[in-house]
Amino acid sequence: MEALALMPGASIRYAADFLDDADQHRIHQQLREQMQWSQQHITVFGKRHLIPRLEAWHGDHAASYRYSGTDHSPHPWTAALEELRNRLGRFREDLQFNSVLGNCYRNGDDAMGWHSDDEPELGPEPCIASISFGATRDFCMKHRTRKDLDRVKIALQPGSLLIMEGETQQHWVHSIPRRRGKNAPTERINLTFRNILGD
Ligand SMILES: O=C(O)CCC(=O)C(=O)O
Ligand SMILES: [Mn+2]
Repeated sequence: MEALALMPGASIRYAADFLDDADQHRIHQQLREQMQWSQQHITVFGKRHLIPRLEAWHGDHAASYRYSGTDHSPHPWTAALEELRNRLGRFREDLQFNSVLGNCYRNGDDAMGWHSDDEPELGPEPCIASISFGATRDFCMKHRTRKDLDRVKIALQPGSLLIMEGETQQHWVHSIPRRRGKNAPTERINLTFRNILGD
């Protein structure tokens, strides 16, 4: 697994070929059909907006989680999600996840704004394993405070695995920008495996 460009305070690794083409394709279809996709609302300055993507939250019953301002209990693991969790465990034995957030970007208009995965339920140094299916999208990162550091852009390929851990979420934010025009992307599904800490 490749360690990425010099990024102070970040610990990020990228494996472009975590899944081969056939598995990537098969699992993509399974996730699209079997995860519980819905389009959530978010309220910003008192105004309700639809989030520009579909989301689905699956995991152990005990792992409940607050995101987009709402509490969510996870839907149960599907066979494809269990398979991926097992593969992650074989890939790196120290990895442990009790839940997974799916995001489905239907086209280039769907996106995710700058944020970090720093919810208290994840603990101070969460390990997040991100697997991508379908279209390639740019995953952008910028340091929270150091404007002298270049932004980093990683084109997350279908079948790839990106692991963020250590202090990454404390110092860096990330986003998936909208992409319009001639080369606008087709559908992409991303899964972020997470470990929600109990009380
Ligand atoms: O779609 C991606 O690659 C990123 C998803 C993400 O940042 C998140 O679910 O918190
Ligand atoms: Mn995130």
